[in-house]
Parts: sequence; structure tokens; C-alpha cells
Amino acid sequence: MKVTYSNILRSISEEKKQLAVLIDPDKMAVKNVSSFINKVNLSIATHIFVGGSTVDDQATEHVVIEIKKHTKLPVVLFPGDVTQITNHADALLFLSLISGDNPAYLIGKHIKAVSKLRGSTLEIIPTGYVLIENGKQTMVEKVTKTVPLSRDNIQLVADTAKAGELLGMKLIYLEAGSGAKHPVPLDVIKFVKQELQIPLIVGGGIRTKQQLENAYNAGANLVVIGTAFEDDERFFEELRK
Ligand code: 1GP
Repeated sequence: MKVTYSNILRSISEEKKQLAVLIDPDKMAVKNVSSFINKVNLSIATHIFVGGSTVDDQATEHVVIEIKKHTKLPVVLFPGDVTQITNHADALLFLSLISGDNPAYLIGKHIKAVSKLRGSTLEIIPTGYVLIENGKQTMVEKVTKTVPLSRDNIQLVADTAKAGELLGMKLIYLEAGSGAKHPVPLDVIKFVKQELQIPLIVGGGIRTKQQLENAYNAGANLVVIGTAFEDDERFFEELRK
């Protein structure tokens, strides 16, 4: 059943905060999935995102199959590349990197993905992906060979996000990058949120409960956290307190 997007909208209308735990298949061995997912199940997480900038072929599929054995939470692909698409997930963020000018990440990879998506059971959610400078170079920047938007040019970030919405995208994802030095600034989240009718995802560099709350209060509908859980799984409990 393709209900991931409508459930996101419903949670927003019920004013429920949404949290995605990001699993990078490159860093998560299949044998470790069950114990990690047990912690996710007991946490405040509402979604599991799976993806990474550089992942070996097949690794994503193996990890997703294992995750699905252990949870009822929606498993959403957040792919760094076409090779990370697997039908075993529930949904796919069909990402277009609209902050950059690399045609491969605006449309090229998408064309390559179509042969995998034809007849697929995945719920495909077109998503405008906006990379914001965070104080250091991130993997996304290196891999996509794009320059992130300045964190000080709030108007440009908002215009970029709005352009994504006007193109028909269903979500906007403001990304500081995995392991970012600084998360997306709160004034950027606030300003962008005011512009949008569609849900706003925020991720990158969020490591504390306070930063998570701040992102929600600024207007993020769904926050994505990966590194903080990878570094210390006790963070799951800390968020419950
Ligand atoms: C990265 O936004 C996600 O694409 C999560 O970032 O790993 O820094 O939490 P972190």
C-alpha cells in the first residue's frame, strides 16, 4: 500500500513531529540490523530512511530486506545512486538536487532509474533536495560535484525550495550533509517553511535533543538523523526522556 506520503500529511495535520533514522548500508552490516532496529522500534522514530553517498551494489537491498523483517515503520529509500533502488522498501524519495547545476543529479540519474521503476511497487515521492553549506565539505558535495547554497543567502534558499514546489515536487529536503559541522540554520528553516505548502524535511548535523526540538519549532515537519545514532545508540533513549 502506497501510504507513506499521505501518512506524512496526516501526521502534519495532527501536529505530530516526525523523525527518520537514517541507515547507511555502507556502515551497517546485515548482522547488526536486528539489534539496531529493535532500538529504533522503541524510540520516537516514525520512519527509517536508507541510503548513502557511496554504497556497494546490492548492499542496500540486503539491508532493506533485513530491516523489513524487524519493523513495521515505513522504510524509505534515500538513494545516493540508482544502484540503491530496491523494491523491498516502501517508498523512494525521487531526489532532484535543485540547489546544484549538475544535470546528472537534476535529471540524468532519474532517466537511468526509470527502467528499475517501471512496474515497481515502490511509492515514488518526488523530492526537491537542497544542499546548504555547513562549515565543511560533505560527501554529497564531493559526489555530486555541486556547490551548496550559502547559509547566509536565505532568499536564494527559499526561492530554490519554492521553485521545487512549483515544479510539482511533493517534499523539500533541506540538507546540511551527513556529519555536518552546523545543521541547517533555524532562520533558514523558518523562512523556507513560510514559503511552502508542501512538507519540509530537514537533516544533517543534528546531534542533540535541543537541536532536534529547535528544528521542529522552526518548522521542520520531518527531521532526519543518522550520524548521532551511528556514533552512540544511547541517543535513542536520550530522545525519549
Ligand atoms: C544526511 O540528513 C542526513 O543525509 C542525516 O545527517 O548523519 O548528520 O545526521 P546526519
